[in-house]
Amino acid sequence: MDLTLSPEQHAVRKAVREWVDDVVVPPALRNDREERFPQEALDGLRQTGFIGMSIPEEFGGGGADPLSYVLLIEELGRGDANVRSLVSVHLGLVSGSIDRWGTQEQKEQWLPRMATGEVLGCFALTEPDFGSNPADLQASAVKQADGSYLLNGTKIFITNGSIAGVALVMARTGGPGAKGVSAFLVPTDTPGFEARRIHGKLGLRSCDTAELVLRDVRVGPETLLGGVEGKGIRVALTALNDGRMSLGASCTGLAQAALDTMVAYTTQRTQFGKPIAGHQLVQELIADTAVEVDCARLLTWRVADLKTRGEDYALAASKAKYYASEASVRAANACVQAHGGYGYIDEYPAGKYLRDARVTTLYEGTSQIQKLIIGRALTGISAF
Ligand code: TGC
Repeated sequence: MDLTLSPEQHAVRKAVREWVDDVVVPPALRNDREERFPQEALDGLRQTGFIGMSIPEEFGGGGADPLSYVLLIEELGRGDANVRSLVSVHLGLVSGSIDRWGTQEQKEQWLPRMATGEVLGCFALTEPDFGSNPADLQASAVKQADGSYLLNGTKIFITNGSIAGVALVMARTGGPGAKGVSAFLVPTDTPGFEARRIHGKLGLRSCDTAELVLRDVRVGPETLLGGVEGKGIRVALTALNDGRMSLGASCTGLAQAALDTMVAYTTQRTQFGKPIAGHQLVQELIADTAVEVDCARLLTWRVADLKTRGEDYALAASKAKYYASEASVRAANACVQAHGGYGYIDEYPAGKYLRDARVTTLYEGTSQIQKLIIGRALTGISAF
């Protein structure tokens, strides 16, 4: 499905694909088994410049267009969702927000170092008691007499939380609800900022996921994103439009990997005297997955296309994220099924696909939230 790719976009996909097959795929299963952070992939992302691919060229990034970014994320998602999550949070949620909302000083302070990967970003929105409804979040940022802010609160399930150099923290500066929340660019070496890595996850085991505890973290007024209070939820939800596009791409990649793995296995494995791919019900697993991969990809590329043309892509991003995440779980499950008992042991990648896919219907807006967003857009009636 090369329908809308320019020669440059083809080249991006080829370069990322080859690098992923070379560097990301080989250690992925071992990293998963050992909960080992994919350091060689991070080093390679820095060397290749992929880590800054969508950051504007004026700040040292690759200046990639939205579809090239989607291709990067799709290929990373195909190789290892752990590596993808590192990149999509860093670029899609954090550097994208700085570029969209930041002052010139904030862009100059953070984007060049994010473009090289010297500084990684994390996105601190979710709290133990506030996930689907971030407008009620409780972390506080109390303005002091000297103009600084004192931040207190807990954030949870934060990708890159213990390796990031800058955290985009949403905290309450004013009254209740969305209008009372502001966004801050907090250097993670600020005293009082603590990250605790979360272990025992079902999937994404080698990715850095942390709980952040902020105790009297004092930051200057220059850390307020865009220099304006009260925009935090809008900043977060706008970032999540890009996050949902990223997840559409990542899940397309993971489903593609499940499909490729399924085809390779079922054409080799024989039962009843022929490859199991020769049995009709196995072909059904393959065919259903192949159609879903195409659907997920087309929905996601449409988001990138809308973004490129400067149109509103929030609704399209919700649709892509909803469909692709659910499809990736089905694809991975089909891959396990096609492998029989071998799908259930971690010498084969099928089980990892399923565990890594499973979180994608949960974070950056559950499938239920995406359906309510889509339903609201169609009916004009909010269920929230
Ligand atoms: P509401 O509170 O009424 O609106 C607040 C402001 O935001 C604006 N807005 C949007 N702007 C851009 N894009 C969108 N998609 C937007 N949706 C809303 C809105 O216009 C308003 O702006 P303003 O200027 O008028 O103040 O919010 P709502 O009623 O529209 O939305 C409710 C709801 C439930 C849809 C929203 O809260 C939502 O999407 N909830 C799910 C949040 C979510 O995805 N949470 C999980 C985060 S994932 C995570 O934390 C892990 S992230 C990455 C990682 O580390 O791996």
